[in-house]
Amino acid sequence: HTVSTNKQSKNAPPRMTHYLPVGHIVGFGMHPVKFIQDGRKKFGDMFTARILNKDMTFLTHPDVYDLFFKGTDDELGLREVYKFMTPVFGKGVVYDADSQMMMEQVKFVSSGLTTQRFHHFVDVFEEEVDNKIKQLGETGTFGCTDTMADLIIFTASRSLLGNGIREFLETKGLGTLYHDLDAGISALSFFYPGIPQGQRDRASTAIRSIFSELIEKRKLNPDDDQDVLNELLNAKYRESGEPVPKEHIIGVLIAGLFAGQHTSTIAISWTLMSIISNKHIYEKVMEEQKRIMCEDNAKLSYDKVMEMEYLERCMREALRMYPPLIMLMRYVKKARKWGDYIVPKGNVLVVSPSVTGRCEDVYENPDVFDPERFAEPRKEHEKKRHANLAFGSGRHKCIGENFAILQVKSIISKLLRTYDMKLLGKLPTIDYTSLVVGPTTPCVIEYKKRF
Ligand code: X2N
Ligand code: HEM
Repeated sequence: HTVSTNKQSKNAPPRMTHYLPVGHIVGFGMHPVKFIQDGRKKFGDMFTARILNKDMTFLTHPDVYDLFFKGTDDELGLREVYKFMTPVFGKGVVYDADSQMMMEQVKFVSSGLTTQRFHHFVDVFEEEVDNKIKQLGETGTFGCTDTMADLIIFTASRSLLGNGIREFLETKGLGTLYHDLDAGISALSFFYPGIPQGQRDRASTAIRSIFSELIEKRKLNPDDDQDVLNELLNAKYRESGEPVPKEHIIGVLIAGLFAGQHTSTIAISWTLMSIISNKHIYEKVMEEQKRIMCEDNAKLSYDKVMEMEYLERCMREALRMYPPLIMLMRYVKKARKWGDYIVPKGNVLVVSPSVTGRCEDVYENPDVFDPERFAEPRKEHEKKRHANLAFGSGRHKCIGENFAILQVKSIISKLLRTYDMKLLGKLPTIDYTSLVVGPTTPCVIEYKKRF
C-alpha cells in the first residue's frame, strides 16, 4: 500500500487535490464517467487522482490514447489491475497466467470462434429464442435485462460448451451457480480483492465439477466439433507442446462465459430498448427485416444475419452510448513518457470507452441515438484512432466481437419478427454500481405476437 499523498513528482500529469485519506472514491464511485469528464474540463487530456488505495491517471481524449494502447505487457500490466478476478476464473488462467500463456489461452478461444462454427451457432441462437417464445406466449410483459440474460446464458453456454450443458441450466441450477460465482466480481473488489466470499467459492467448486464431468464425457465421446470446448481439448501450449490441462480448460471456459454473458446481455438490452423506443428507427429495422427475411417466421441463417447492416449499426450505436465496460485499466510497470508528462511507475492508467463514445470531437450530438453515424458517408468512428472503444483497441482488443454481434443480431431479429414490442416508461438511466455497467432495472417491455 502506498500512502495517501498530494505530493506531485516532477513532470507528473496534473493532480486532483484530495482532502480525505480515501481520496476521491465517493465522487468517482457515484458517477465514474462524470468524474472523468469533469476532470477533463479542469485538467485537460490527462490527470491523476487518488481513489481509495490507488493513484489513477485518466486519459480523457483519443489524441493521447496511444500511450495506453501502444504499451507492451511488460510496460503496462493487465495482471496487476485485473487479478482480482482470479478467485472466479481460477489459478493459472487469463490474468493469473504470465503474459505469454494468457495470450495463448485467449488465442485458443478466438481460434474456436470460426465461421464454420458461426453457421451452427445461428441455429443454436434461433432454437433458444424459440424456446423463450414458447414460455412467453402470445402477449404479456417481461423484464428486459432478465429475459435477455436468460437468452444470452443459454446461447453462450451452448456455443462454448455444447448442447450437453443445457440440462444443467434447465434442471440443475447452473444459472444460479453462475450468478453466485459472478457476484464475486464486484466493482469494490477491484479496490479490496481479499474479502472472503463463501458463496462465490462454493459456486466455483460446483461449476468446476459440472464442467469436469462434461469434459470427461466429451473425451469418451468426441462430438462433431461444434463448440469452443472442442477447440480447447485439441489445443496444445506452444512451448511445452502439452495439451491444455483440464483445470486450465475449465478456467478459460469460465472466463469466456463471464466475458460473453454480462457484456452481451447489456448490449442486447440497450440495443433492443433503443430500437423500440424510437419510432423512426424501429420502422427502418423492420423494413430491413422484411427485405432480408421475407416472411416473419422464416428461418435464420449466418448469411442472412450478416446482411442485416442496419441492425448492426443500431448495436454499434448502443455500444457507443452505453459501453458495458466503462473503463479499461493498466498498471504502469515502467514510468511512461508522453509529451512533457511522465506517468510514474505504480499508477493505474485508465481509458474510458464511455467518455470516448460521448466525445464531441468525434461524434456530433453525442447524446443522440443515431445509427447512421456508422454508415457512409459519415463513418464518424473512423475519424480518429481509438475513437470506438466498446470492444477495446490494440493488442488486447476483444476477441468475442464478431460472436457477440452475431448473437445479438440473431436474437433481436427473431424477437422483432415474432413480437411487436413497446418499452413501458422512458429509456432507463445507467447504473454505475456494478463492474459491467448496464441499464437501471427494472425495465419492462410489453409484447404482442405479430401472427
Ligand atoms: C461503495 C458511491 O466505489 O463511492 F471478463 F477472459 C474475461 C473493467 C475491470 C472495469 C475493472 C466503479 C469501482 C464504481 C467502485 C476474459 C467481455 C475479460 C471482456 C460504486 C462505494 C475483464 C473496477 C470498473 C473499478 C469501475 C476487466 C471483461 N469482454 N468481458 N459505488 O475489466 O475484459 C473477462 C477479459 C474491468 C473495472 C469501480 C465503484 C477476458 C463505488 C460510492 C460507492 N472497474 N470500478 N470482458 N463504486 N461506489 C474482461 C476486461 C477485464
Ligand atoms: C477483451 C468488450 C464480448 C472475450 C475485451 C475488451 C473490451 C471488450 C473493451 C478490452 C479489455 C481491455 O483492453 O482491458 C466486450 C464487449 C462485448 C464482449 C462490449 C459484448 C458486447 C466478448 C465475448 C467474449 C469476449 C462474447 C468471449 C467469447 C474477450 C477476451 C478479451 C476481451 C478473452 C481479452 C483479450 C486480451 O486481453 O487479449 N472485450 N467484449 N468478449 N474480450 Fe470482450
